[in-house]
Amino acid sequence: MLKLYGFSKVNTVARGHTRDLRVLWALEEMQLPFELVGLDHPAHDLSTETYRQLSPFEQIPSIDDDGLRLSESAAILLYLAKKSGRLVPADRAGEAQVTRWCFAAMNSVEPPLLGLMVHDWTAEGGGDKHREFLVGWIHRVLGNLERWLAGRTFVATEDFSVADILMAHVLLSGVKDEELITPYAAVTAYRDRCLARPAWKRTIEAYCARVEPA
Ligand SMILES: N[C@@H](CCC(=O)N[C@@H](CS)C(=O)NCC(=O)O)C(=O)O
Repeated sequence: MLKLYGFSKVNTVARGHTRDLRVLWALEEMQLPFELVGLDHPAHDLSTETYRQLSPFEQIPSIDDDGLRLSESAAILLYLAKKSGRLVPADRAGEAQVTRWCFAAMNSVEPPLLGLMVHDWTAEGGGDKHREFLVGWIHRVLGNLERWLAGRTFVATEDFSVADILMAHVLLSGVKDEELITPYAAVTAYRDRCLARPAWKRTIEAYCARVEPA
């Protein structure tokens, strides 16, 4: 049985935004059976030698699929998509597009959003120039994504794919100030279209009922 390691308890600010939600959403879309192993972050459940065997950076999410151990949300989603034959096209060209947009979500869109989040947590009112740079970087990325999404329903292919789960989650949990994203009508509509899926609604409801705030 596939085991997914996710949070059972996490700090209030992160709760509802953690990256195990990407895997939970994918599993809900794919209707794959799994066992959830809940870890308590404040109790340091992630910082053990046993857990480091699954996740070298002591992070959530990770999976153990009958001995196949994997961390990194994008790698897990691509693995599950190929395993189930769902949320990824069967042809090589389509699969390449989905892979490309999984990397784009993780590597091109998430970094400036994460950078701003960390800045705002830590700057204590200083670092205006640094913040201005990060905001400019975000607008450049979102502006380019806006152009790409014009006339498209989903980001990688005509059908909803694991790349959309990653991208929509980044656009939801990475954007702490809605004003950053509202000028981008296509990006906002795309994110909201993905988040309107019944599988996401079931996923976030079950997560909120289960995961304790710390
Ligand atoms: N690149 C990793 C990042 C995973 C990550 O940042 N996980 C966070 C939760 S959303 C975590 O476990 N943080 C706990 C910690 O670093 O102590 C992925 O995409 O899976």
